[in-house]
Amino acid sequence: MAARIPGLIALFDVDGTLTAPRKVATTKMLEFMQELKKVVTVGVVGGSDLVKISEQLGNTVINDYDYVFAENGLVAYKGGNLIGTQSFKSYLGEDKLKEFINFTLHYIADLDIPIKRGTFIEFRSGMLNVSPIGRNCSQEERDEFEKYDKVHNIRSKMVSVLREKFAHFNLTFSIGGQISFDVFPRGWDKTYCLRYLDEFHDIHFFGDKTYKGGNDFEIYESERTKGHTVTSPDDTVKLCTDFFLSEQDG
Ligand code: M1P
Repeated sequence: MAARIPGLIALFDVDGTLTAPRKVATTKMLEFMQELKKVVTVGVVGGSDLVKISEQLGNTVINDYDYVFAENGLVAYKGGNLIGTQSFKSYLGEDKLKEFINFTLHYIADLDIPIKRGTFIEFRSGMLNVSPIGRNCSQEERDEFEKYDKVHNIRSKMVSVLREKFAHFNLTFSIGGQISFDVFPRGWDKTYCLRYLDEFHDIHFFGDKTYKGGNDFEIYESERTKGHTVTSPDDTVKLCTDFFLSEQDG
């Protein structure tokens, strides 16, 4: 097999880029990524934790890709091995963490939205994930909340309140999915994963939420990456075929 292009890595967001939001990747997409991996080094960087990324890209995900960055790279794998983790709890300390969680749960308790379910705060290694409806809603309830939120701006209003109240905590609030937002220290966005990629001088990043406020924005804008905006998983396949595979066909 020919050597892969040295110094070049193709890095992919998950939701909206490799899969429909929070859905399982198609077999066609998984096969395409393995074809691509024959030609270039391939990594994935998702906002979700590894459990969710594995549900979407498969249980063998950490071995299927050269790099897997869960929680923006706050949990990082290379060649199937864990190479780094970050701790939101250590960053904030128990007292501030409790203050933040207490306020957030009170805010959600006072929120009048059509339905609520459970798991309003998911505690992760490098971040908190906050969901006003609750993470264990059904797919149908999730889709309904997303529509409701587009009209009533439940998440963006909540983020404004938290941002002001906890300005001194130096946090970033990122709305990357349908029903929740992520909370992490400033700088722990998707650019965090770039610290593991020093050997690459040509880093192509593909993501759908590359606009300001989207959770792909910082890495898309980073001087270290060549950012590409995609509109769907099919668009990702098309762009990558043009960039990396078309010469192979000829
Ligand atoms: O990958 C984008 C986001 O996916 C999920 O969001 P939601 O459940 O709101 O659709 C979450 O895992 C979130 O952390 C992540 O950023």
